[in-house]
Amino acid sequence: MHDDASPPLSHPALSRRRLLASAASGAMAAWAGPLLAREVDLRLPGKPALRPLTSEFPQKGEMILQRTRPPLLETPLSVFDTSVITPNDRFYVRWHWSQIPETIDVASYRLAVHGHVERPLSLTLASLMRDFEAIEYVAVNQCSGNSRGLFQPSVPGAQWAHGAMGNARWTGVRLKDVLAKAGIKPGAVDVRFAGLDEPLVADAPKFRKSLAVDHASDGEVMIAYAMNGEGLPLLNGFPLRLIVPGWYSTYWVKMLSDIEILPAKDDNFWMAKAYQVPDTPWGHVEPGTADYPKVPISRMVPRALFTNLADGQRVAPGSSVAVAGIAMGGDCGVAKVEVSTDGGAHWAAATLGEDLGAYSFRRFTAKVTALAAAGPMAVLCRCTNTKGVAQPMRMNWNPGGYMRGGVETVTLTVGDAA
Ligand SMILES: Nc1nc2c(c(=O)[nH]1)N[C@H]1C(S)=C(S)[C@@H](COP(=O)(O)O)O[C@H]1N2
Ligand SMILES: [Mo]
Repeated sequence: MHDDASPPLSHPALSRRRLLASAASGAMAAWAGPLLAREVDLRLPGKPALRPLTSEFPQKGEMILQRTRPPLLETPLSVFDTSVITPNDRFYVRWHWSQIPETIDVASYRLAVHGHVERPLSLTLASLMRDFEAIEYVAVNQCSGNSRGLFQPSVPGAQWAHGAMGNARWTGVRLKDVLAKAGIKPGAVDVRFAGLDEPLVADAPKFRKSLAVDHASDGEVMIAYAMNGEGLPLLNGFPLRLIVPGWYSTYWVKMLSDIEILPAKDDNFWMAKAYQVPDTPWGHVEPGTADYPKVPISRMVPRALFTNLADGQRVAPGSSVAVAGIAMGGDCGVAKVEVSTDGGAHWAAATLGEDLGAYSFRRFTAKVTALAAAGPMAVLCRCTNTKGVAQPMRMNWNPGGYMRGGVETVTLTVGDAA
């Protein structure tokens, strides 16, 4: 089947020409070491917290530079205050290995579906867009280690503040439909995904993630070709990535090129060794605990964060302070967000913004009254999701720095302007 023979693609923003154009842009030379001008203070407790801001990465606006190669780019918190949808050019970036294609030839790109199937497939991008029904929803993409830099005691790994997450409208096809076309054989257990990125050294484990067959066939897991109505930015996985709504982004494999159906549980490094969390509520263990059962990380937990406040921000005594932020239910919708100024003894309901779906960020706003006396004033926000799960008052902790989900606090400074 020739791509040239394909009928016009249905989605107006998604012509093959547009996808091609979005892939072609961006010189990767910048990866060698951008010129750094401004810095941002991530306020990470007890560790260096200054990071450069960079606009040198292809298809990306101003981002917090956590690492150059492979790129780790964090979204500034202020971006979440402007819109519940994170613009593509401000969407965070995370890769494990540095051999990432700098351009993608859409015409020769193929998605292989093979393994324990009746009919192995090799799909062009055009056939994927033409032969399968399109679906679309908004979902939060959050790194398992988002906010790791705030863990106390500190843990090793990328020292992210809260910006290793983003919320986008994804368009693509149901993984379920693609698997059905290949025909999964009885006895299939896991579906394994891999992309075009490769480790620099040959004996390092290529990044591969798996979902159980039932999960892969739930009709929600998506192979996405568009993000906020445009082709994916290269660094976010152009031209195809997996979307696993409600689950941490380690499963959202980018530059997806290979789907392998396995007749046994996937025990590759990235499933059996990496991304393990304590098998406890909130993945929590007491610091120093040595032996505990572990499981692969999976569903996200509810979170709420202030986006218009910073520690140490000055407010006038007795004044009314408008607070705002974003919340997510984790693996379901947001039921309510509450705000407290007395350490959690009393809570007041915040006003929720537009509901863009169960897997989306939801904006919240509230007014709090500044204390009458000068001094620090802690403001807390707590999300309860539609399954009735509320964020715990005590912050969860584990040595991987995963799944941060406790109630977050911002400490304002009450006092007359200096
Ligand atoms: N091919 C590929 N996909 C990948 C990864 C990777 O290293 N390679 N990293 C995963 C992890 S851990 C995260 S947090 C997300 C980051 O997605 P983003 O860069 O689009 O924000 O991609 C996921 N998908
Ligand atoms: Mo991640």
